[in-house]
Amino acid sequence: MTDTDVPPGAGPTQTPSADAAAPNAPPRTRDPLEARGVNDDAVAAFRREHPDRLAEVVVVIPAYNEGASVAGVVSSVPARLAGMPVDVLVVDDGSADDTGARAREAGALVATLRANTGQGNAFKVAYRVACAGGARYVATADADGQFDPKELDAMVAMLADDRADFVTGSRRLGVAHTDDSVRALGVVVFGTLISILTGVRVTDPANGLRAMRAEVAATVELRQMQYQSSELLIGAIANGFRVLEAPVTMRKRHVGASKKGGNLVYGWRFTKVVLSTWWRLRAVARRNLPARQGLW
Ligand SMILES: Nc1nc2c(ncn2[C@@H]2O[C@H](COP(=O)(O)OP(=O)(O)OP(=O)(O)O)[C@@H](O)[C@H]2O)c(=O)[nH]1
Ligand SMILES: [Mg+2]
Repeated sequence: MTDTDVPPGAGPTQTPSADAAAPNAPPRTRDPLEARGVNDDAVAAFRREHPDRLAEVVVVIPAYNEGASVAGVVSSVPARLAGMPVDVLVVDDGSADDTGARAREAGALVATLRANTGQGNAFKVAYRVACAGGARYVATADADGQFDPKELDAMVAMLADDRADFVTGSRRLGVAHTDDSVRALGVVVFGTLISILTGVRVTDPANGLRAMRAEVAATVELRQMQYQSSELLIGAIANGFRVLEAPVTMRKRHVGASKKGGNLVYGWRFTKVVLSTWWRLRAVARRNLPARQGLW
């Protein structure tokens, strides 16, 4: 998928999805140029509100219309991970509901985008804020309650013990509660494809729980506005960072609605991101990785 690809129901010319249809809902954009101004404003406003240094570990939660679940997720983030203090940073991506207010009430720091720009772009803003705030480690969790942020403890510990630079959760090494056999098959197929392309064993390329040294977030060039998980993963590998997986549990989504579209569209867009990122980063990988690793 390209930067300007728009998920189903997300474009200005399409019918907005049900959960974005509130009157006076913020606009949506997947245009990276337009988003740049939106991002700069959000980062500047955040720094004005929180000029102090952030905690050693920043847990980032991108959220779009997740008012029903975001507070529960924020409250479930441990105050310390691997013994280090934690700040929770929610990026409210132009939500039409009370996502931002609920996140603040629950104790999160909130960066607010005035338009809905996509999960990938929300992560970019979060990584800028976390790195500028002096975070040493950055972790992520979804706002929909499908993951348990307590599982980040073991993942951050792998970084602190210097066993990895980037740790990504795996539902296949852990537990996946799902009725969606197509999505489950997709996880196997895309994990296998990325393993073959990169030479690093990946069993779950689209997990919401991950932890990385801040340097990873600052180094990997991220272009995807929405479907960014495989771009970050392949980018971390291509840049020579040590990537490991950790077992995690993935629950079913009980509230709110998926923002990712139907399985066919999701699969097609995911394929495009994997192949285009791998292709784009061949030169980077050849500089950083031993010869004959993967198909670079
Ligand atoms: N900031 C932001 N977050 C988003 C956007 N779309 C999705 N998210 C968040 O990203 C996380 C994952 O999105 P989901 O829609 O649950 O996608 P998923 O978990 O890959 O797919 P499902 O299995 O269908 O739930 C949730 O916290 C969403 O709120 C977006 O446009 N902007
Ligand atoms: Mg989800």
